[in-house]
Amino acid sequence: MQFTKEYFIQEFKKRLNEGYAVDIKQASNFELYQTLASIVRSGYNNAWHQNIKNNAREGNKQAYYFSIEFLPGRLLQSNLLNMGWYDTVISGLKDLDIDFYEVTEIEKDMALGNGGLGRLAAAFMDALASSGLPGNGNGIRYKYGLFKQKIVDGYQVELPNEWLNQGNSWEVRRDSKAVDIHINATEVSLLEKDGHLVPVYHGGKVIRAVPYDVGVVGFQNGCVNNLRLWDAEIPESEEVNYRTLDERRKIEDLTSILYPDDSTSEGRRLRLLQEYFFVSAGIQSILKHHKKAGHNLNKLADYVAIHINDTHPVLCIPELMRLLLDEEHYGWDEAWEITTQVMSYTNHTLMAEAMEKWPIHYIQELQPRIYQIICEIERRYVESLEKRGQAELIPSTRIIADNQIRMVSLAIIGSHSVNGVAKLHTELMKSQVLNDFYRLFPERFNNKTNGITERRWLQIANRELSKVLDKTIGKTWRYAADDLEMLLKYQDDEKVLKEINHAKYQNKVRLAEHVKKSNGLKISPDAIFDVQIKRLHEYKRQLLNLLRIIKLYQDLKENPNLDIQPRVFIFGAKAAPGYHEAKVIIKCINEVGNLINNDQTIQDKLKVVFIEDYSVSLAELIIPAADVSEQISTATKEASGTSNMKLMLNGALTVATLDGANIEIKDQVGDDNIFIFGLTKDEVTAHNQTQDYCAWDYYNNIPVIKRVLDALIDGSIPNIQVEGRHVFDLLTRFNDQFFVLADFEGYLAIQEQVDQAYRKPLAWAKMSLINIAKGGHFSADKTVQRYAKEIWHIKPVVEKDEAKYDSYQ
Ligand code: H2P
Repeated sequence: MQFTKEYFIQEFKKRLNEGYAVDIKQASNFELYQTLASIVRSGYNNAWHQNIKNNAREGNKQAYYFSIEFLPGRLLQSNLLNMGWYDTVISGLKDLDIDFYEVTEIEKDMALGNGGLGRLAAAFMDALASSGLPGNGNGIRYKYGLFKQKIVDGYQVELPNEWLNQGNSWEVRRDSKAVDIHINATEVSLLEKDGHLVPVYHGGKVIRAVPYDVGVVGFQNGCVNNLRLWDAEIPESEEVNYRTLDERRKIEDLTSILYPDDSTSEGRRLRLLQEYFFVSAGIQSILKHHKKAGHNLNKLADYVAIHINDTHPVLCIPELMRLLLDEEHYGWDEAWEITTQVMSYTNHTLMAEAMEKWPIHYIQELQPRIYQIICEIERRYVESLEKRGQAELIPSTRIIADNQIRMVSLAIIGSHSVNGVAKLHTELMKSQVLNDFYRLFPERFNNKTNGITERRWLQIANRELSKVLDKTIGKTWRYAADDLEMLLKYQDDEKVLKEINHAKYQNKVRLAEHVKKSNGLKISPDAIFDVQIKRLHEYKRQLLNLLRIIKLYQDLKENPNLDIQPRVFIFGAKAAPGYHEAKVIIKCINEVGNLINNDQTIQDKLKVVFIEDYSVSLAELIIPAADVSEQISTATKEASGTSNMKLMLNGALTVATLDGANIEIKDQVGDDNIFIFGLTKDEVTAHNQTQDYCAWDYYNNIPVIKRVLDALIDGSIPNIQVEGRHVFDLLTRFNDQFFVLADFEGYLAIQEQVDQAYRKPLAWAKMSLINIAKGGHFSADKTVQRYAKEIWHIKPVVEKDEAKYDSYQ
């Protein structure tokens, strides 16, 4: 049946009445939302089902993306857009006197991630389906996700994020696909069974993993893939082993939160258990599926590619080995061949702290058989290097060292492909941090620069600009992001430039309304909206931004008539609960904000807004309204970044260091349309090698730096006696690990250029236009297509066919 407006209206009324026994006038937004979601689900369920059947029937090779984080945000709007139902639904609801956008606000973000890592995984899900590629996600269904951030007296307070308490409209529980996982055995012995030696686990317990599947709807092509999220339960047969509430709670805790506090050994063990839990569940279910389809496991690599997203899922490697050896009775060499053909790994950061290492006794206690297998992988690896005459590379690359398991080593040794996420990052991986591995396995290393989905970030989030684009270059950009380049023809067209500025202005008005409500603060859309939104981390240098704000404030106090463009500094950032320095920085931002925002004498020339509980949905509000994008990490530290791409796509101009994907953005837009400053990777590397950096020299010799730093400790900023001192010490006594002071003057100078540039609205709009036009370059569709072709060897199984979701049941 055609999905027409009339049909939708009739169906909507019917389902509302059936589901809630109310009519439209009485219905709450929640009831309206649920009804709408149920119609959307029914619209793609058939395609979803068919897709699963087709893949099995045709024996299509599929990719499985294992990730501890997925951060899709809300799905109602993106599903509607991808199904091609968006306009029909909005107009139908309008006829019913329902404000669609108000209804969408009811949906809670699926917030199963922290930052770029999880958002990338979600973008890849969307891009895979939209490219018609058979690619599925495998992760954890956290009950509380990361945490809900509240700012109380300037401090970050972490509360549980109860995103699931009203249910998740998009998930389907699949009992029949549950699998069991044995953990904490005290001993493993070998017993003969059917002519094979099989390990028998003594002691320990069994956890049941139950999958909740979320359909991932492709963009107007009828392709619906699967995002499988696992929950932990106690199997009925095991109930007697969980007698106390405490024991039961431990199973609940397993999928309660993302990143349990890793400052305690209990928290660290829980995190490792989570990793093994979703890995084992995922691999078991893949093998079950494969066998059910009648395929031989010898040929696993012809049907399955497993991707290890960052190190958290690295236990995939020994777990697949375990199943092949113990359950399927393969010999070691054959099992190893299959495993390495199937596995590939992405590295997302070179920060030492993020390279996971687990004490061997944690793994031994968790799953002794996995530990045995890791030891055997290690033994054979070391032996092979000795044989190859490369024994000198053993200490730096081996898996087990200092009583710890190095997950990066295990990942690289057990995979056929290792990729970085931006050109510079891959180069640093190859030439510095993982150089010894690169010398051993050069053919495994490759780059896949990250990408974003312009459907969410432009079509959904920025309707104002989308309208301008439609009018100017037609609508093909909605299907092929590269077509945004057609905009370049209009870079000197005053009318178009004005329209771009007008769209930005309207988005700023919208954000200003939100800030009024959320922060009680009035900000002017005429000011520059200067945005830094990302995880709070010292290397991302929110602190550099804050020091500049203090400097501007001091200048204005000295000279209230100083001629500067009014600016609103907008931050959105969560700090990891155990990361003290990051929390201290949040407190300082908020107190500097309090001081500035309440100071009448500076005549609203500066405002500082910290938007609490930064999320995908808030990003959708903030990004279209940004004039300036702050991408100011210490060179070499940010692997790629993706907010940099989203912001340029929305016409913000980037202030950037030559780090991560900023370099590729600069290559796209050209030097004149981006503001570059700061130490280069070679300069940072040289400082690190020679250890010649002296932060005190900057403090003592550069008056502007001394003046700003002193403000942190001389009482001129109220309420930061402790935190101000802490930041001061980080930047001086502890020698400013991230070179904030070295880059400070360069940063001030470039911001002065931004200030001047903003005074010329048409010239600014031209730069903005060039950024928008080049934004399509970073489409996640293209990124996943490269993964598909070069790493996973999977092919599109669904061609674009708009009619597919119209077969409405
Ligand atoms: C990380 C990196 C980013 C990268 C992202 C996705 C871990 O994300 O630091 O540079 O773009 O993965 O590859 P984040 O810092 O935002 O948590």
